[in-house]
Amino acid sequence: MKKPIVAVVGRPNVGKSTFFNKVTGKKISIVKDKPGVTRDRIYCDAEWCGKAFTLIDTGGIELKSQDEMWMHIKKQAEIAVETSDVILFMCDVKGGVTASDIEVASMLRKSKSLSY
Ligand SMILES: Nc1nc2c(ncn2[C@@H]2O[C@H](COP(=O)(O)OP(=O)(O)OP(=O)(O)O)[C@@H](O)[C@H]2O)c(=O)[nH]1
Ligand SMILES: [Mg+2]
Repeated sequence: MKKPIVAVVGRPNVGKSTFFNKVTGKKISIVKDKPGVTRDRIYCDAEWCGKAFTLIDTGGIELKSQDEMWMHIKKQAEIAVETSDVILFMCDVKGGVTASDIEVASMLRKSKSLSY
């Protein structure tokens, strides 16, 4: 049976890559205290609580920006969302839920995957 695909999605610099590295147990994704570090989609097989799945790290979604880099990152994240079975939507607990988080969450709700 094909492994389910789980995409880690959210706005920039909220800890997506840190989470991805923790769950996969590998230092694959670059972690930095700077937004826009992850730019493409990073795939890795993982297992958590006896369940095997493929995890995708995505770049942070900046919905309002027309900048080429942010538009590229958004496109890559959209591909991950469209091809995943589950979306794991990540926010920064320290900063709380921001207006940008709400906009990204609204975009994700319109996709076909389940969001958590
Ligand atoms: N205190 C604290 N810092 C964290 C946590 N998770 C991540 N960080 C820090 O937050 C910063 C951003 O982490 P990343 O994992 O690179 O964030 P990201 O969402 O992948 O960022 P982009 O790829 O730019 O969208 C880094 O300095 C991390 O060390 C956490 O749970 N607690
Ligand atoms: Mg990242």
